[in-house]
Amino acid sequence: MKELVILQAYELAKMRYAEQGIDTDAVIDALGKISISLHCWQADDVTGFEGATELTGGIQSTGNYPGKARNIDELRADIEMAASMIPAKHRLNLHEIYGEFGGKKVDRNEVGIEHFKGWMDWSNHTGMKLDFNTTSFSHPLSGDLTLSHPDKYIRDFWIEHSKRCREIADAMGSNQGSPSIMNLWIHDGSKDTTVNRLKYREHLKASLDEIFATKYSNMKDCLESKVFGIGLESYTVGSNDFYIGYATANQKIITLDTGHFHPTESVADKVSSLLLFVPELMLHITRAVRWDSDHVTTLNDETIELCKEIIRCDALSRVNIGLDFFDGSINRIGAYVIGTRAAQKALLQAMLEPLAALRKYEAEGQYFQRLALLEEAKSMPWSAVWDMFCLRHNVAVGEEFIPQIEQYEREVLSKRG
Ligand code: RNT
Ligand code: ZN
Repeated sequence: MKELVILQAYELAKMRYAEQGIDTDAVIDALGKISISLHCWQADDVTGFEGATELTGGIQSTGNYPGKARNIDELRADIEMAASMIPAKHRLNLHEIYGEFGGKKVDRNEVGIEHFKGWMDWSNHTGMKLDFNTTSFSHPLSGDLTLSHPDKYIRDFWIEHSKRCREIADAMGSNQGSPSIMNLWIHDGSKDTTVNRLKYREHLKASLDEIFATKYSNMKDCLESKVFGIGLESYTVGSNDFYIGYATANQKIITLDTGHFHPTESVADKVSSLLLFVPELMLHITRAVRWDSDHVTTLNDETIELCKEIIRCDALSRVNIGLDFFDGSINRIGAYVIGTRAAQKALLQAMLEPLAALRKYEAEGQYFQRLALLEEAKSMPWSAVWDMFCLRHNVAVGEEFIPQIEQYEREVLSKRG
């Protein structure tokens, strides 16, 4: 019955969109080719497998919902479960602290490809390609500063870590036949007024130059700025300006985390500017509630506008789409499913936009008409296309994933101590 309703609704929606010259079947096919990079750290509140007891680096996961993944097997099972409720094939974004260390102490400057061999096998098995991140937080040498630390010993430690991470990412990329996107975010900053802002930025620039000296062909580097971290409110070494300058000069990818800007700043508006100067973008789509709170991504105006800009810039091939939230207060698998599906819905709405007509109005100065069509487009039957997309990919349609997650919670998560 439900399937019949979906099919019928789709046929009607298809006709509505055809009137605007939009081929919904082609859009469904195109959306099915977009892989979103699921961040591994929602599954365990950014804990990782180093045995860390505390999350540092100015980030925080709140909530104590039972059932968080405690080891690699549980984390993999959770990600696979989440992926089974998300249409299309996606990627997995790993942090260095999620390596397979076999119970041994492997310090950050000792990590190697061997610690991610298991992940590469898992990737081959599941078809989820891997992206990667250096990890500067939750470590005795993290403090407030890492790559920008005035002490050469500490700087060198993190330089070595970052170099090794690039080598690992390159091995992942070569294994999967698709470059691994390696993000570098460091928390470096200061709680209070800093009077030598230049010095730390000079150190960071020099550290990055050293890290990037080796050229790899199976990985791509991206740099993520932010406004501030918890306990590091007054100064952030890796600010937006710093990384835009560095990435432009060195042709690196810029990571835009939607929680890392001032609350009224439009991240969507950055896409068309940055793409003129840097080779690609990486996104950390998140929902910032009043600040960089890393709430689960939802289908809100910010996410929709961001996706519209990607499509309007015809930039799908130059924008790597990832997520970044860590909510420990709700079922964590549910968080992945909600957040990833929301990003896909935003992409779908963007791909269904009557762009040709809108652009014609704009070019001819018909601004009432442009605004009218933008408004009407919002209530076009995109949800019928979304349901059809899910149906074609054989995953839960609508809220059908709620009982699936409830069952997993009963049978698997509730059994974890
Ligand atoms: C922190 C950044 C960063 C982290 C992850 C865990 O503010 O957003 O991307 O969330 O690396
Ligand atoms: Zn981020």
